[in-house]
Amino acid sequence: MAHSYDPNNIFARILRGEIPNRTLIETDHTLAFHDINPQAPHHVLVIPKGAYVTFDHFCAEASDAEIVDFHRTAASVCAMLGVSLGDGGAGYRGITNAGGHGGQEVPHYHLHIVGGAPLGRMLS
Ligand code: DGP
Repeated sequence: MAHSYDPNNIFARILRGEIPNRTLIETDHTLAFHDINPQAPHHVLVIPKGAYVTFDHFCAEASDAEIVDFHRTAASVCAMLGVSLGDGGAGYRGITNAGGHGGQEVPHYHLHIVGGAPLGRMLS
C-alpha cells in the first residue's frame, strides 16, 4: 500500500515557513532544528524536505542525493552538538518513530538526535 502524505502536517508547515523553528542546519534536501519539547539537554530533529512519512518510505522513494544529504546533515548535527565520539563527545541516541505502534506523532519522516546526558538503555 502506498504511503499517504498529509501536506498540512506540522513539519510540512515548518518547511513552508508557516511555523517558526530554531534551525541548526539547512541544506538543499534537509532541515535540522531543535525539538519544541526537548527530552534531553540536546534534542534535534532532522527532516528531509521531500514528502516522506516514515524511514522506510524515505529509503524506498528518495533519491540517493537526498538520502546521503540527510545522513551527512545528521552527522553534522552530532558534530555541532559536540556529542560525536570522533570529536571526543560522550555519545547520543538517534531515534525514528513510525506509525501508530511506533508512537509517531508527526507524519513527516524525522530522526531525533538526543544527547547531552546519560540516556539509559531503552532496549534490553
Ligand atoms: P514523533 O513522536 O517521533 O512524531 O515526534 C514528534 C516531535 O516533534 C516531538 O518530539 C515534538 C516535536 N514537535 C511537534 N511540534 C513541533 C513544532 O511545532 N516545532 C518543533 N520544533 N518541534 C515540534
